[in-house]
Amino acid sequence: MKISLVVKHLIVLLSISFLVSCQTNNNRIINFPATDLQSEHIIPKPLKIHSVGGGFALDEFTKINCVEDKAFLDAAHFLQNKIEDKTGLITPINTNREDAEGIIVINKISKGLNTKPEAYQIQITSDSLILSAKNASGIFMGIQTLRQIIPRLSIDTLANTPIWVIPSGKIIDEPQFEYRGAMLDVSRHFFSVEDVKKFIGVLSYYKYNALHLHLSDDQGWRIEIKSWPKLTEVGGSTEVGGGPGGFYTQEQYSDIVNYAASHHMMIVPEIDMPGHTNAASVSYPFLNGNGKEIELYTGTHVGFSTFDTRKDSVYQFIDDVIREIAALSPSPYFHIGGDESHVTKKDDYIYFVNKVEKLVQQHGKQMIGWDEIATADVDNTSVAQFWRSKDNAQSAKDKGMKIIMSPAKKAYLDMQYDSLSKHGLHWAAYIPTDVAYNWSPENYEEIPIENILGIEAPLWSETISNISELEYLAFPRAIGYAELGWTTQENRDWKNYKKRLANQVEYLDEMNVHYYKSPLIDWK
Ligand code: TNX
Repeated sequence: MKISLVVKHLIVLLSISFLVSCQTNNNRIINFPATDLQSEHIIPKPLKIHSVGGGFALDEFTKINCVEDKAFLDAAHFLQNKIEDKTGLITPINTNREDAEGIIVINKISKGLNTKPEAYQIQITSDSLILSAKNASGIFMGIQTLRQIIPRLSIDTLANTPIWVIPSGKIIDEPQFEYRGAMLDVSRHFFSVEDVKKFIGVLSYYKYNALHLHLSDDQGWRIEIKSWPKLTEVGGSTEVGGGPGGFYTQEQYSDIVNYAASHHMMIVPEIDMPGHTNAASVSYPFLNGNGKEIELYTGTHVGFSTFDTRKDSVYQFIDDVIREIAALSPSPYFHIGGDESHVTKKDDYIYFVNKVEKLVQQHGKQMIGWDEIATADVDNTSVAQFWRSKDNAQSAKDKGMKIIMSPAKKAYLDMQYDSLSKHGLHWAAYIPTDVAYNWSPENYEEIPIENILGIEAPLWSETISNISELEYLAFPRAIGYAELGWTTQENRDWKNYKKRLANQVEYLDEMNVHYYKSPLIDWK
């Protein structure tokens, strides 16, 4: 075994130099993967990459050697499945450390890495591929990198069995921001559990760690609340355009939460209030505070609904809703919306946000709200999501709050690419693929980087009603936002990114993602 491994590694080394030097003379070889780790098309771009030439041969003898730790082993199984999907190889996982060559090692280390929980390192030589991190989430992020550098094509001619060559070198990586999210509005149009899972799978490939679900709005209430069943029976029964709507049962919601967790992503639930509450108030009219007779709404206007903010029973209701959702949510955050409450008096709005913040905290969660919440007397433990108002963002900063960057002009996935886009709105801007990438969350609207928790790209669904339309707006832009959240500013460059993006076609096609073929990209 030892001798055959040595021979195999020699073959790999020789064949790599041979391939590189023969590229121009031999058409069969020209398609083989590059063996320079630096020029791999990794998104988001890692902090540091050193290439050394040569490569690790993944083949039918490769095993995974994993530290004995449940969460690390779960990650090892995830890798095993992805290797099988891509190459057909079955890589056995073991926890003893006997094999020294031809192995992928998943290592837990306590020193030598930055303190960020998602930091990881990959050391690739002809003998072994060693993936190290302090936490399973770091290992998982490293696995996503690894998936991107395992070539699709094997070399079948130079050894007895096919080999997939992974370029040698070292990757040292960690995220710039701890929160890297996307948002999906399942209220204006409902999306199935399967659709949401598909979205999660692709987002996690690009190292997102949060999916914010906008679970309620004027047009629909989308999560079962056992103590208030009409919310979904009545409030979940339609959507924009008058379609059938829908909702997640608590079991289905937990299924989404667990699926996300297995991808090291959290689900951030949002119940939007006191505005954007028509669906709730139609279900339980005592909640309504706009003084009008109301009915189910299937249009797209905003700002006409409000809860009655001065009734105790309204807070009893909200307490129940937060309790039931918090019990299903491992995420530390609960999003209360708080945007565009145009028919709530200013004093009532402030009174409301102050009270609801306390309820969220009583259920053990940190409150997030759209930037308007910074006009209330909120704690510095609450988080403001900047979408439109610089003044609100500055108030949030003055209160010592953390801010999630989602400026509509740059980061809204529901904005059209250009005037020809099939779906989307353009009230904030047209956002072509380069504009989506070419801005700096690190220094936008004078918000200091110390206050920035991360970035999030919201996808509102007034104009989209199925997964292909969702993907048309989300991709490729969401891939760029992944890089803005993970990669430092010095390491970002549109020209270089554009090439890496062009090479995502293989993955996106394989995942059957209906991305928008932006003419700015030379798609491979
Ligand atoms: C504004 S962004 C809204 C949403 C709409 C979106 C459409 C925000 C906090 N509120 O209610 O869906 O514009 O782009």
